[in-house]
This record gives sequence, C-alpha cells and structure tokens, in this order.
Amino acid sequence: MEEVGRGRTLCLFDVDGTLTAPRQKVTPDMADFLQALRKKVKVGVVGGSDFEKIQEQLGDDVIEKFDYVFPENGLVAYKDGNLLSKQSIQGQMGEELLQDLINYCLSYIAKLKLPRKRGTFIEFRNGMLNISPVGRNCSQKERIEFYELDKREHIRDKFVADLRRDFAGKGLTFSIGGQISFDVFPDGWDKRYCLGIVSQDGFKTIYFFGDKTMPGGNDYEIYTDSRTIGHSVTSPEQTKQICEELFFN
Ligand code: M1P
Repeated sequence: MEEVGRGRTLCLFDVDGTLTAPRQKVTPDMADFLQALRKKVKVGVVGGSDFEKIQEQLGDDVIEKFDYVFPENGLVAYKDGNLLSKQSIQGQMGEELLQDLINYCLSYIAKLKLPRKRGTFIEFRNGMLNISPVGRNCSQKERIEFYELDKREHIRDKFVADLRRDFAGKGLTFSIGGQISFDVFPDGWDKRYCLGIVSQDGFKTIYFFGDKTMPGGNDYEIYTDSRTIGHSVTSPEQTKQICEELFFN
C-alpha cells in the first residue's frame, strides 16, 4: 500500500468513463467510495465538460464533496468550495480567429449528412468550444446512435484531422473526450492546466485516473505528464478497484 496522507497525496479523476458512465450520474456506491477515499487523500475531479454538466453528474454539492473541481480541464477551477479562477477563450484567441473557427465548423457541419441532427452544434464555454456534429440537444438514444456510427465512420476523427490541417500554426488543440463531440482550446489548455493550479499546494504525489489516455484523447497529456502517476481505466468499477488496491489494502 502507498504511504499516503491528506496533505501529501492528491488523486485527480476524469469524470466520464472514469467515475461515471458517459454523461450519467455517479452511482451511490461510487459517491460513498470517493468520500471514504477523501479521508485518506485529497480528491479532485478534472473533466472536459463544463461546470453545469459535472454538477449534473456528481451532484449539486460537488464543490463541497471534492477538494478540487476542475471543469473544462481546469480552465474553471474550484478549491475547498470556492471559485479560484476562470479563463476566457475569446480573450485568449481573439475575435478574428474565433469567428474563423466557428464559421468553419458551422459550414463543415452543414455539409454533413447524418441519420439525425439536433440542436446546439457549438457550445461556447469559458475556456473552450465544444463542437458536436449531431448536436448536443440529442436524446440519450440518439447520442448512442451517433457514437456507434462514429466508431464505424470516424466522423469526428475526419473533422478533427481537417481542422488540424486547416488551422495548423494557429495554436489550437482539438481533443476527442466524449461520445458526440470534441473540444477546441488554445494549446496548453488541456487537462495539464490544472496541475499548474495544484502545484502551489505542495503535493508529494499526484495520481491521475482517466479513460481517454490514448494520443488524441483528452486525458493523454495529463496521463503522460511527469508530474502525475497515470492510471488508464476502462470503467468506474476499475477505477474503484485500483484505488482500493492503492489506498485501502
Ligand atoms: O468529459 C468528456 C467530454 O464529455 C462531453 O462529451 P460528449 O458529450 O461528446 O460525450 C463533453 O462535455 C466534452 O466537452 C468532454 O470533453
């Protein structure tokens, strides 16, 4: 078992696929487990999603239940129940590039023929844009339908490859983290961003758990960063099992 302590060790968890099923609520069992873990180490979440979605999944009291909450990769940051900082994508990118990107994505999506299209193709967040070819307003059934289609036809992979080619040198990162969309943010604003924030708190060891740890996935950079001990998981059950082995046995 690892030598741990609340002030010395931090466990950072991705949300979708790591603590919960994608875009679903945390189970009571996992929620209880995380509170038990919190008695041993500090616990934080770092999601690609915005605060509202993380709150939907982890509870209205999420900022009290976790020592750190980092929506949008940490571009919005909460510590000990308080808002610490918030970035602005428009401030960082400038209106010109931002509009070029939005116009490109809207035109690209307009030319895609899919079995179904719904609303909210671009979600404008604090520190990133989230782009969804099917539209974020799709139902759960439509979400799974798109996800299965995308696995066969690589709609998002092709979209992202075209964006990487046409926006090369513009300082933008394109990252596929979920099932129906991908995120766009300035280079360096991936999940490693939150490590800069926790660096002031003097942790000896920082563990990271995530499921999208392959290159191009939104957990890749933080998982491979030398400041973390990375664990790649395939389900919330596996996350719990690894934590039990590390911290409870
Ligand atoms: O947390 C991973 C991703 O979750 C959502 O993705 P999707 O709706 O495509 O399943 C989005 O909030 C996305 O920004 C995030 O990276």
